[in-house]
Amino acid sequence: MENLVTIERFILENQPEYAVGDFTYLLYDIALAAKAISAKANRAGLIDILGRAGTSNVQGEQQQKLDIYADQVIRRLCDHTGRLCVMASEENESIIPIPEKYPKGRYVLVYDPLDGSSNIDANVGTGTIFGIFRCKDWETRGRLEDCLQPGRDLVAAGYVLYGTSTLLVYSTGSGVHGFTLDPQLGEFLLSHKAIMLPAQPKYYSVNHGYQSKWSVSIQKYVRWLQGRDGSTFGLSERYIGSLVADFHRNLLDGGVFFYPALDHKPAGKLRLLYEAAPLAFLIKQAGGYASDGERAILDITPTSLHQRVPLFIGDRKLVEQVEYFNRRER
Ligand code: P6P
Repeated sequence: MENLVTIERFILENQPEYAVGDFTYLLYDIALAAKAISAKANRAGLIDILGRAGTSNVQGEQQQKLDIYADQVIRRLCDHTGRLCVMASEENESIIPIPEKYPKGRYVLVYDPLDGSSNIDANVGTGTIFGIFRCKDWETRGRLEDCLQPGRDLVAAGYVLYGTSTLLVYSTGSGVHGFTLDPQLGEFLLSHKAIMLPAQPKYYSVNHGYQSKWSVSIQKYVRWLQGRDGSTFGLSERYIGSLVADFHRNLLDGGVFFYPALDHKPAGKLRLLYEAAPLAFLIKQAGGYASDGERAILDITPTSLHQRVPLFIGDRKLVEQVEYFNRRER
């Protein structure tokens, strides 16, 4: 029983500065939401939670029933605790204020409740992505400005991967740590302490279906990754089409994931605030780097909640190489 390290015990023993209450409990709120979502995701084929909800979200994307469930679970578990002053979700066009009847705390939660949800019916791994900021000003806390902060100001970030097992991975700025849900205990137990990117990358991840829509520099970058044109690399290609699953595999095995600007999607597809920035925070803690192809993701201040951004994330030397190719083609 000695290795049953829960999230709470881990924080108490390793990050006492965070064990003062609010922050630890906020992580626990997220972990509880993850358990509820995992329970539905793991039974998706048996209950009426599969398939489309018949509605679309602010992105104009078909909402899945599990999308909506995941968004509601996170919101309802977090809106009354007095730990948050505002939330922002991929599923909600504007900010999610804390109801007047509840106290407002100092933290801001931005999240994608269920990324990759179009894969649910195919039983492909999906994920929740979250980032936590402090409010910018205590007296005026709870405004849109509290959400529109650059990734470098995150105090924590993480994701939950609903895959072969349910894994919660987070960082508070002191390394990246993974906890696997033990369904019998109903607890997330430490399973991946201090995750660091391997020195040698294995994979590159991009949707080759859009190859005809890539810029010249991206065409050259992919040839370089494949070990052509004199490059010393020769990476294998892996692409699941579920950001959290692709990110997690590359975090453990080494590599680079990218969703570049495309002719028909000049800002790419992924969202800065609740997808790229939290993952950029994590990858930096794991020794890697995230860029929009020109500059660090963590340095970009969002101008709107659902702002899209090209994303290159993973092994630092692989990501810096695309910045080089882009500079050369300018
Ligand atoms: P494409 C899922 O819809 C998602 O938002 C990410 O999880 C994933 O990385 C990306 O879109 C896949 O997009 O255009 O390659 O199907």
